[in-house]
Parts: sequence; C-alpha cells; structure tokens
Amino acid sequence: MISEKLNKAINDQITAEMWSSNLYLSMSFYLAKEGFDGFATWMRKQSQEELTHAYDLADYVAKRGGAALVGKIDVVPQGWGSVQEVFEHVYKHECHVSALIDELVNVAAAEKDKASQDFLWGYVREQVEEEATAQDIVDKLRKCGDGSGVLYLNDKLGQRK
Ligand code: OFO
Repeated sequence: MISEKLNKAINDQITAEMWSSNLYLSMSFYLAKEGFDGFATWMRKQSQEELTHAYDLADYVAKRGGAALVGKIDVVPQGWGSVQEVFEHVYKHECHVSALIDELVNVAAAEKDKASQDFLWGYVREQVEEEATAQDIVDKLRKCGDGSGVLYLNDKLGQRK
C-alpha cells in the first residue's frame, strides 16, 4: 500500500503533468497560428504524451491502494515571440519537470517504498530523453537562424508518430 505522503506527492505530479499537457497544447495552437503546422503537430503529440503520464501515475496510485486525484490546474502561457523561443521554453520546462520527478523519487526513498522508487525511475529515464530531444531541437533551430532550414525542420517534426 502506498503511503499517504507519497500518494499526495504523486497526485501533485498528476496535476503537474496535466499542466504540462495544457502548456504544450497552448504552444501547438500558437505554432499553428504562425503557420508552422509541423511544429504544431509535434507539440500536440507531446501534449497527448503528457496526459498519458498523468494517467499512468493515476493507475499506479490506484494499483497500490491509494486515491488518485486531479488538483487545480493553473492557466498556462499563451504567446511566444518565435519558434525558437517556444522550444527553449520546452527545454526549460522539461528540466523543471526532471527536478520534480527527482524529488518524487526522494519521497519514495524516504518512505522506504521500493516498488514506487522502481516505478518512478522509469520517469527519471524518460525525462533524460525528453530533455535531450528538446535540447536537440533548440540546437537545430539555432543553426537554422531565419533560413529555410526552419521550414525543413517544421516538415520533419510534423512526421512525428
Ligand atoms: Fe511528463 O514527461 Fe516530460 O514533462
């Protein structure tokens, strides 16, 4: 059975994942409005992925005899100055989420809950990938400058499955 303290910490993370989902959806709307359909598609998929993280956390809590709850989801930003600014924000946000997940592992460790630590390590590893992906896109956008490479990248990211 999951402890009350860890249950609450995971519920906070469920809310955080849903906030992330809204953030990326908002970015997707902005990118579509600016005419970058490919980037918008990529971002919408990322928004969906964040929701699956929330669902998986909720399923885990339920499986361990806890109670999954959805907290208040604050409003997300709605405007950015450029595609590059959007992806720099994604990278910064993913680093922030990594810190949240690290803290969750610390809570699980303090509660001496080995199964939860094991479960949460999956999120730690996924964050490494998500940070690297965002960093890679930021690096590529920097190389493109205002050139046509941005349109190539837009097409390429739009192929995300
Ligand atoms: Fe939910 O995985 Fe990154 O943020």
